[in-house]
Order: sequence, then structure tokens, then C-alpha cells
Amino acid sequence: MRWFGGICAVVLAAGLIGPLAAQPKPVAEAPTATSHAPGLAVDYYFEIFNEIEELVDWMESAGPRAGPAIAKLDYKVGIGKVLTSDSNDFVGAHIRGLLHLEQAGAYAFEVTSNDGVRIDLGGEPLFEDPSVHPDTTSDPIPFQAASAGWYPLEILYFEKKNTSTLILKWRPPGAAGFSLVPETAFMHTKR
Ligand SMILES: [Ca+2]
Repeated sequence: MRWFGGICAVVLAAGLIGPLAAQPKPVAEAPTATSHAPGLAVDYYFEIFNEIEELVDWMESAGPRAGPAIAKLDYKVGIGKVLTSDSNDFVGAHIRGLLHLEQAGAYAFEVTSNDGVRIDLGGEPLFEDPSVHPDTTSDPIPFQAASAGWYPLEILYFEKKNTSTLILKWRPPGAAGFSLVPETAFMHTKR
């Protein structure tokens, strides 16, 4: 069984980093004005977190508090309210919605965070920087869109204390540089 377990681990590792990795997918039906609203939905959890996994564990038992929708991810607030919450510190956020990729091709993303963040796009892991840290900007994160469409976007984020930042930029296929992902690219299911 030891041998079998080892083989499984190798296959799993190859699947995460190699061509066997699952393909991120857009939703089958485009959002409409009756079913969806602009921006991203967010649920807040008010607790002290040091790691994204602590937020994940907390979410299993604690009730969420729905917050006002997030229009775009352009938060560099210093010592101020975290995202659309009413708190400066000790905030966890579960952010969900759809991200519109207008064309197939090679995108890249750039995330600036303070504190921890984990992002899934199209149902697959995109990026994480899961611990407490000062403002940190990621290296370019490649994302190959097999088709145009609205891709499920899920973000776990927390701010422990003092300053907070969460910024999402992209470089669409053919673009020269990174720019803020605009409000028009986000929708979420009405709640
Ligand atoms: Ca902080």
C-alpha cells in the first residue's frame, strides 16, 4: 500500500502542475440583468485570522454576515474600513461572482494583498499568498482562457490588523501592460 500511495502522490503532484491539470471553465449560461447584479458578492466573518486555512475552518461553523457588493478590487485603504465592511481589523471575507473574459487566449493577473488571500478562477486554483504580510504584489500569474465567457471567481481574504490592501489587475491577451480589472467585468448572482 505504501508503494501504491507513493504512485498516487506522484500522479496528484503532476496533475497540479502539468498538462493534466483540470481546465478552468466559464459558466454555461451568461449572466442576465434579472438573475445577476454588478460587482461581487461578499460574506464577512469577524474574527482574528492568521492564515487563510483558519478562515476556511471558521467558515464551517460560523454564520456569514452578508456585506454590500464589491464593485471592483481596488482597495488600498491603509488603516480604514476593510473592503465594504464596517471594521478596520479582524475581518475575513468570502467573495464570489463571475469574471468576464471577453476573448480566449493568454491572460495574466497581478494581485496586491495585505493580509492573506486565495483566489480560484474557473473552478481551479489561480493564486494564494495565505499568511499575514505587508502590501505584497504577486509576480504575473498566467491564465490560459480556452474560450471567452464568464468565469466563476472565488476569493478568500482576511485582514488581521493595521493596514489592508486587495487589488486585482490583469493583462488581457494583446495588452501591453497591467490595468485594474474594471467594474464591467464583474457580476454576481442576486441574493
Ligand atoms: Ca494588515
